[in-house]
Amino acid sequence: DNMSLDTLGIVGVPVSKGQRRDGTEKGPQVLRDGGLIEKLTRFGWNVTDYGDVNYDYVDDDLPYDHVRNPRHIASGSLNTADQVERCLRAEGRCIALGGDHSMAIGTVMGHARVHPDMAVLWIDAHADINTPLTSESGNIHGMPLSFLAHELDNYISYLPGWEEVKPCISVDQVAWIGLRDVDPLERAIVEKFNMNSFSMQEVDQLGIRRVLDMALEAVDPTGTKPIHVSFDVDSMDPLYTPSTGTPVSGGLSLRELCYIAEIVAQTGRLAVIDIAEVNPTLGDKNDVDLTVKTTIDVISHFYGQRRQGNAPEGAEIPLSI
Ligand code: 6HN
Ligand code: MN
Ligand code: MN
Ligand code: MN
Repeated sequence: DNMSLDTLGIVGVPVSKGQRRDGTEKGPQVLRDGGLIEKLTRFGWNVTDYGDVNYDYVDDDLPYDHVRNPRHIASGSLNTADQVERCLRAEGRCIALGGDHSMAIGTVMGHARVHPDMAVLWIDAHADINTPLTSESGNIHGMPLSFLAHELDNYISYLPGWEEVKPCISVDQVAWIGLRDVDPLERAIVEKFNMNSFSMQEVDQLGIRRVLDMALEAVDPTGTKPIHVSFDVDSMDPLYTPSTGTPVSGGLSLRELCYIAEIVAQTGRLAVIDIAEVNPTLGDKNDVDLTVKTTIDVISHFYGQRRQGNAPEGAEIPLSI
């Protein structure tokens, strides 16, 4: 299929109502303005920008129980799924630029329509598997995995507008890396379904090399599956990505992220990546510039940049005359 071509599509997912702060809707634009597409082009990709998905304003979108903006997020997620599906079928690869992490409801749904057997690496400080009933905050960005996994269907209460949002993956298709702020009932879900969680404790104990080996072995034992990386920038230590809404200290280093990215790139099977929770309205100008620079750097490593250096194809070294 078109996984072997050098085409790549960009889909902007300008959502911010999955949490309480404005600003993540500007994530796609600051990443474009930061030169992401030019950089990917330099690494040999033929990039097509599909523009931004519509997240329509919904009148009277009152909280249901305490879940905020349910109709708006549901309709935007369905639009996101359609756009990611279209991009993936045409280009073979998709970078979804968020947006808060509720974006992944749509990106994983869209991906599953093309590759239902995908492996999901969820790189995050948080587990994002609250149900509407376990969530303390009512923020949907803390819930996307609960809507996506078949096994949790019986735990999801009614939400207005969500009739067409249906689970599309199994809990076994997901592995987390970087966890360090998991709510008590989220941990209960992880244990009940024996899910693949690699917290910062495992990173400290085993090192990123073994953690990544074990995570990939868990979700892709045959080494053949299309990969979905859901990269929440708060997985990284706030030293590197300060402009994000729910920073947690003690996170992954730039080197650990570069390592994950280079190894995933080498599989040749990265199909979709989400870039979640960049918020350019948080922090001062230095914080925003650093967050955007780090994020673009990490993305580049997922798409072929190597720390060992990249020789141009057919490079000729100038001889002295
Ligand atoms: N994220 N567990 C908390 C909640 O509100 O459910 C935090 C969620 C953070 C979500 O960073 O994508
Ligand atoms: Mn997240
Ligand atoms: Mn997070
Ligand atoms: Mn680099």
